Amino acid sequence: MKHNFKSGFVTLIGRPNVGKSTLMNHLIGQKIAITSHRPQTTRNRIQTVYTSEEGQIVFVDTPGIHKAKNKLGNYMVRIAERTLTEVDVVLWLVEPTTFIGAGEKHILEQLKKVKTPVILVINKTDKVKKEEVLTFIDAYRKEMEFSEIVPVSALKGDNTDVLISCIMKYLPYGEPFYDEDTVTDQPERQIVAELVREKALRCLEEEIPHGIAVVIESMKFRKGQSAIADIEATIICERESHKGIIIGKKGAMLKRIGSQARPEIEEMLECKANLQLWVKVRKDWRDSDLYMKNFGYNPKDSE
Ligand SMILES: Nc1nc2c(ncn2[C@@H]2O[C@H](COP(=O)(O)OP(=O)(O)OP(=O)(O)O)[C@@H](O)[C@H]2O)c(=O)[nH]1
Ligand SMILES: [Mg+2]
Repeated sequence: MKHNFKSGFVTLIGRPNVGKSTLMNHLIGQKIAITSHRPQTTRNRIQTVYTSEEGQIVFVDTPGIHKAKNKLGNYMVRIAERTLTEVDVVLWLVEPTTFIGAGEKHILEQLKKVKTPVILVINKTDKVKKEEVLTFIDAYRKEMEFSEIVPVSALKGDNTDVLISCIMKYLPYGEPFYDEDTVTDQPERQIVAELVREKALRCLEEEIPHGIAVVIESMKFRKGQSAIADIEATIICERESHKGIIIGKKGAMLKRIGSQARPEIEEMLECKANLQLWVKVRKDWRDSDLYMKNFGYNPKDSE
């Protein structure tokens, strides 16, 4: 290790769907956090580790900050806002536009209250003309003084090396927190559950995906020459009518979700997987402290 090694914690915050999880996955070079075109995909704090010669960055991906409509939403927003005071650098991700709406203003207020350096990351620059980016930078500069402003495309990987260098500037010197092989704090079971939820988010329509949780009932590894993981997972939904849609005609939808999730689970576990999915209804679970806790969203964790 170099004597001037740097290490620290960096949170990614922003409104839902701005690309926080996509950017974090890209920066560490692995898919750990699930992503989707739907807002409010990430529900928990997810830590990943980037280690180079120069230093170690512990990234903290967070749920999108939004106007919460239920207890789960409150939990998500609290989890996200709480990280602001716990880290060395904040990355605030925004869409490439000059429009600064109520959602952004709310985040600005939170950022102005903390002393942590804030790097504004204008993401999705692949969607706009290069010349336009300067106008977005100008619009945001008028709102607050940022430590840095870095335009990137998380999807294409444009300018993300510059972002890493900018982050390093603001990290303190110090020993690494994790050994260099560590990639995440997420247990395998949790990643498996999230991969199933991601496929459900991508396959299902309307309001159904938002009311889904996934619980791993059992995960056992068969011993022997060809390793196989036997996994039983339950998809929880909010209404009886949703259950029918998730199962689909003759089980077609459930099969589709399973067959999309399985290859990614196998890649992550590095063995074959036998995935069995079930569906259960837990009426309005997103407003129940007890159910939320059972499904991995303990309200106490956000206090
Ligand atoms: N064109 C383009 N799309 C992107 C880029 N980054 C992310 N996306 C897309 O934006 C959508 C949302 O990405 P996520 O990474 O799930 O966003 P998020 O901010 O983590 O969302 P929440 O977890 O809901 O808060 C997905 O469809 C991504 O593919 C980018 O640089 N360019
Ligand atoms: Mg996310």
